[in-house]
Amino acid sequence: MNLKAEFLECQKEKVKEIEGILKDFLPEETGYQKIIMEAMEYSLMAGGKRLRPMLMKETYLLFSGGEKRREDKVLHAFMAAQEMIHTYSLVHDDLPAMDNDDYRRGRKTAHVVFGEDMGILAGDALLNYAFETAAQAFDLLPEESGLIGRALKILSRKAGIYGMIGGQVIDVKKTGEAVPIEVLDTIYELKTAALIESSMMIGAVLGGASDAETEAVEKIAKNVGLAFQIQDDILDVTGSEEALGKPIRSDEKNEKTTYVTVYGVDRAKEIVEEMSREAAAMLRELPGDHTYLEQLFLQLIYREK
Ligand code: GRG
Repeated sequence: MNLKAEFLECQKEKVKEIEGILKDFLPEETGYQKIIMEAMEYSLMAGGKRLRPMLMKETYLLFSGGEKRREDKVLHAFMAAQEMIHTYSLVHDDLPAMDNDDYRRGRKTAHVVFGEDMGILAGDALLNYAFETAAQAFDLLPEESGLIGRALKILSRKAGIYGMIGGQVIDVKKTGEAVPIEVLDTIYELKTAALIESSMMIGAVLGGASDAETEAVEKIAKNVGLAFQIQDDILDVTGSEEALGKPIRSDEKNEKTTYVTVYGVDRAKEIVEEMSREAAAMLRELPGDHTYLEQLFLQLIYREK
């Protein structure tokens, strides 16, 4: 097998393992409110790259040395929580009041299948259940409550008004206007990079990284997150609906300023490559075996979905 095929095979295995973890943490579908558990499962298990839990685990492995540890079960709770938060953001972003999209991850969006009321509630439920899931870590490993508290602080802040929600607010409010590049960078940093930062930072914290190492991880993740969003802008113009599993040209439809409208596709591609390579170079300064993570960063430059 060549290196690329080996990486893709390994990635497939990792995605499968993550999906098993997500299933384990989903609530039982029971009670008069059962429909909400079904809508949560529908959205969470719809596929997707599972990038955030993957980044969390791979960063954890850098610092934990790859041995089986008692912190592993705590890590799993946080991986599931992070993917629930990410999925809620997609469910809400697709609602009629936001982007009004009918397809996501190759299937009908939650509000189309379950109705707008349940779509809103499914997003709310995933967000709240993410914190219920992460809080289970206190029971799983009571002697590490300090570590778990630090991870929870990162999870909540990066998803909130100083992170993803903050970025989405600026994005919504600026839609239809020409946005200066420094505002666009703030939107990308908050809306997209913040969850990538929290994924990698939580992995680092649970793996035993020092404060300085966790800060270095935050910088790497910021670069990855910005590059990821710019690639998303590019794919919105050059990608196919089939590969992406969602509509293309949505930025144009929503009159959004993006890296493509500011710099053009070719320069935007160069910026993605520069940022990803810079992230890979910073990664090499960290301990542990970076082979897989580095390949993952580089794959993001050339991804088609
Ligand atoms: C509604 C509070 C709230 C926030 C929404 C994340 C987000 C903010 C909106 C989704 C639309 C979008 C283009 C976000 C930028 C980040 C991004 C590219 C998300 C898609 O993530 P992927 O590609 O999705 O990892 P999969 O389906 O692979 O998990």
